[in-house]
Amino acid sequence: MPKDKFFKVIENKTHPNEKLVPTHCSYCGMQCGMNLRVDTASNKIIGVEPRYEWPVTLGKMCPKGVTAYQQTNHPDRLLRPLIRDDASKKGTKEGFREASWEEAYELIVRKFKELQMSYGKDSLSVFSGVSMTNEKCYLTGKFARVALQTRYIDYNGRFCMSSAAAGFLRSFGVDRGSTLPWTDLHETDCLFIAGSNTAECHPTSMFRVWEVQNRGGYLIVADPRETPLARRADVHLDLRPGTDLALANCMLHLLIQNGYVDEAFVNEHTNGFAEMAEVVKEFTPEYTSEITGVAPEKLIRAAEIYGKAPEAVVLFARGIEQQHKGADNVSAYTNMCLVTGKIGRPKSGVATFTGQGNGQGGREHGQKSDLLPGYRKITNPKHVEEVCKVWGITPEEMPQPGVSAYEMFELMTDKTIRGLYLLCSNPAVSAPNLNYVRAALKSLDFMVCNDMYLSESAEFADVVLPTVTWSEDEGTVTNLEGRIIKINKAQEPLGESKPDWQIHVELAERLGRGQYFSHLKTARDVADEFRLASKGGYADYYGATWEKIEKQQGVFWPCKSEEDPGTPHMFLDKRFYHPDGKAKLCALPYRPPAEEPCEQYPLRLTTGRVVYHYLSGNQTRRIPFLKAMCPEPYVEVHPETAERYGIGHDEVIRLYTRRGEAFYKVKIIEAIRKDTVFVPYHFGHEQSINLLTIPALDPISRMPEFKACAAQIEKNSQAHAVRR
Ligand SMILES: Nc1nc2c(c(=O)[nH]1)N[C@H]1C(S)=C(S)[C@@H](COP(=O)(O)OP(=O)(O)OC[C@H]3O[C@@H](n4cnc5c(=O)[nH]c(N)nc54)[C@H](O)[C@@H]3O)O[C@H]1N2
Ligand SMILES: Nc1nc2c(c(=O)[nH]1)N[C@H]1C(S)=C(S)[C@@H](COP(=O)(O)OP(=O)(O)OC[C@H]3O[C@@H](n4cnc5c(=O)[nH]c(N)nc54)[C@H](O)[C@@H]3O)O[C@H]1N2
Ligand code: SF4
Ligand SMILES: [Mo]
Repeated sequence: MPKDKFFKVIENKTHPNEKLVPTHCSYCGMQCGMNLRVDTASNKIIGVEPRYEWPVTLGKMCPKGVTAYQQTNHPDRLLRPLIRDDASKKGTKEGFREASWEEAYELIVRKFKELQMSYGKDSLSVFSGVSMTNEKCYLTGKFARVALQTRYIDYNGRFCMSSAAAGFLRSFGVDRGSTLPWTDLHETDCLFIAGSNTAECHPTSMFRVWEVQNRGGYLIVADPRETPLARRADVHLDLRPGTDLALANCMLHLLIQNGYVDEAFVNEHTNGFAEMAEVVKEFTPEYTSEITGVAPEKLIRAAEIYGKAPEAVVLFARGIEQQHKGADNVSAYTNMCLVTGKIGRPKSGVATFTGQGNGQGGREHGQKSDLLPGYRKITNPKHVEEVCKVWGITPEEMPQPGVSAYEMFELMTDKTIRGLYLLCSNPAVSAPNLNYVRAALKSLDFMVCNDMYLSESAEFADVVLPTVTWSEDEGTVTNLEGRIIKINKAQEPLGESKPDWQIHVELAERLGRGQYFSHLKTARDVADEFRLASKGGYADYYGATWEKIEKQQGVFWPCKSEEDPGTPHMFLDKRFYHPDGKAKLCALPYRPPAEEPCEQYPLRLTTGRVVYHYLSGNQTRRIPFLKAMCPEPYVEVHPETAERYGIGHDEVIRLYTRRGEAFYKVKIIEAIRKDTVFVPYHFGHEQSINLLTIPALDPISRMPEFKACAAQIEKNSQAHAVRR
């Protein structure tokens, strides 16, 4: 396709009784450009239009994006605070009454103070998420450390981007999810994509993927399932779940053996080649085939294509990252571009498909248990001092590092943590080992939840505070490229709902910490303080003013000053962020999944997504079209496996692991390995697949192994009755 046609820009036309508010989708890291249509008489959002001029997505949107606007004026919106009157109904939708903000705040402040008086500051915790703007994420971290003065804060990115972050930090000394802008992707010669269901999870990347193939380039896909992406691949590496480290080591083995190493690059710009080469020596195609189940010829072909391609991009997502060796997988796949020198220039590099809308920005500015704004470390005295200057506290007042998301539930269970302020996450659906997690939530002395709908997690709360949807506030988000973009406000908050940053400020004032928060009267005030707090950190946003974002169609970090245009391509000067300027080639011996199949649990269970739902489903299960397209979960089973168990299509079976059981309709499908079953995780209560998943945590990233555990199926004559 000629370049000018590919980039054709179509003008939007506006209806006379409408205004168009340019913004981005509320959901995934693609952050597709869209215009919200606002009726100028009622000032209400009434629809959506594509935003053709947005360079990343050129007007494309997926089924979730085109219906996202229906969240704002949805009948399920919480319009006033809720207070639980009946403690015996904890864990259900029942037992709440509406209350005023003042009454809700008064109760929260009293309970928080009581708990901290009796059990210390660290008896309170914050669990947050990254569907929020950078400003809200930043202020959530500050709220935990300065208003609550607790060490216990972590967030849902721990279940999402933590392995990518840990892997990139180790390889490069910096964690920006993509080393190159998406507008380069379609111009490369080879895409090597591992553990990403791109067509369903980042659908608006697909036109660039097809363009690579249309231009004569190659697509290699590593996935246990034949996803829509894998179906069109030149080579589909259909590996057993949890065996990526062997596969990546085999690619490195073959790249070294067949002379694809860029020796000058390796010598000048990396460390660790010899140790790495020693580890990958044994990963011959034959040996790797035994571990992964992938035919040796396919492994050889994949390495040859990647090795020969003049320009190539390695991409991956949660398929390789949500393993108890996720960080190792990330570094191992990243080694591919380091040994071949295919990095630090346009059209070549490595990227993770960042998951949530602000999965990138939200992990950089202090919601993680050990991080402060600008990607600073809470264990580094210089970093602490820099942040304290902006916050107006002394270094002695800065809390210690806390623990990771799943470990917070362990501390709730043993009563170290007694209170929880939960916002923007629904762990009663999305955390692993849910029987345990739900009991932990139930055991809390006091829990607050901010959400715009009553989520499954809000059912455990004592107070629920109604927050706004993304379209009722403004701020910045950092998309999967590392491009800081602007979310605009299209409608006033519905009912009495308030943005989370405002709730933080008002709570801080009532907790007696107003001196650190009261100056923040608008989202812009928070943005200006946030830019300052990030200044000098390596995720430096200081120069990314809202004006520059608007003018440049986004600003890539680092952006250090008003004059700095930002950094679309990382490492163009071949300098990495480790002190010696070199990247690290990591030597990573193979480890099997935490739980291997056995006689009692002979199948491998893997979990993930479908195009129609988003994460815990608390938003998308309410949208009529999405619900109609995918009303309930199911288990994907290979025809031969189904025959072995004597089960038929649509039959309800019992699926169980060492941790729990659930009942699902069978979807017989050839696009899955015979030893593997797959269940989407977007459903609540007894339909949650996380009742079965294993909380085996990666030693570095603390990511749970959502992608592999041992399971068994039971044909169940009772099952049908249970489900109906
Ligand atoms: N429709 C939709 N889109 C989304 C989201 C959503 O909920 N719904 N969520 C967003 C978020 S937060 C995220 S994190 C991303 C997730 O995006 P993805 O990571 O692409 O999605 P998943 O479905 O979790 O898993 C991706 C693929 O990994 C494969 N896989 C499973 N086990 C393994 C393994 O051991 N090795 C390899 N190589 N592959 C494996 C699965 O078969 C699946 O096709 O999507 C974002 N976009
Ligand atoms: N089995 C299995 N489990 C998984 C995964 C998997 O692949 N398999 N993937 C993991 C991944 S990658 C992720 S990202 C997690 C995500 O899991 P969750 O953190 O549970 O994700 P969401 O469903 O987005 O939860 C966000 C909640 O906050 C609300 N919300 C949205 N916007 C706002 C806001 O601005 N403010 C406030 N206060 N609330 C808001 C929504 O209504 C929703 O209830 O799930 C993880 N769990
Ligand atoms: S969910 Fe992701 S791909 Fe779909 S419209 Fe929204 S941002 Fe784009
Ligand atoms: Mo995610």
